[in-house]
Amino acid sequence: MAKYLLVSFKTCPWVQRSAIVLREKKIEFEFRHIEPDNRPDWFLAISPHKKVPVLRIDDKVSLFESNAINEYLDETIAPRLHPEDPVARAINRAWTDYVPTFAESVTGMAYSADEAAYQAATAKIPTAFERLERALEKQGAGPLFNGTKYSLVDAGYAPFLQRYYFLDRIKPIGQIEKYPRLKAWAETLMKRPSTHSFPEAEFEALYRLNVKRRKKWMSQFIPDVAVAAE
Ligand SMILES: N[C@@H](CCC(=O)N[C@@H](CS)C(=O)NCC(=O)O)C(=O)O
Repeated sequence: MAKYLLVSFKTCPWVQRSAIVLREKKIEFEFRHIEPDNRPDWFLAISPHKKVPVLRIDDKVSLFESNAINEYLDETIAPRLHPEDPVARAINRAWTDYVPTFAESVTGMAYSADEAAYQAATAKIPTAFERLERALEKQGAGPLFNGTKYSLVDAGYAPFLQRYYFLDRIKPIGQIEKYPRLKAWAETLMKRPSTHSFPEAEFEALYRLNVKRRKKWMSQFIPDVAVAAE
């Protein structure tokens, strides 16, 4: 088995997306967390966009972009998470292509400078949620995107659905309840051990701390005690 090193910022959802696939495939890997404000030279040398994740293989090759990393892992290590059927596979890939838009819609309010921007950001959520709800309806009974078999689509959305819940617990958003299929899917993913790189309460506290430190409009809803507890 090759040697895998996943270079990470602790709370990065894109890193989490690749870590999930490594865990689903039971691949041993070294998880190395670096500081966003202090990226070491060795990292800058292997990451073309200076971003995480980077998957370093056998100290020789460096892959970047979470989707490309996951596709590579899926091509090289069993079990295959993509469907065998080419049409189903194309549909899965179409929905992994939607992850960045979904991500921006769901976490945009954490970056809003004032209340008006926050309201504008939350107004984007229903479009993204409705699209996923319709996709899940077409896919069938669940509980995962492709039924009972885990897929790269599940791994792509899990980090962002988790952040929706984090943000909803900072200031209630009250949207996911309107989309029963999406809610059931999200709950299934939140219960799945592979979703979690860290103990859940610890990770949520860290996420809140990051939002608080960003000093955007949402920061005021995070009590100082949460920072002290971290
Ligand atoms: N499209 C990239 C996004 C990765 C990304 O945005 N990573 C963030 C951390 S969560 C990053 O490294 N940001 C540093 C920067 O933009 O300089 C992927 O899917 O891997």
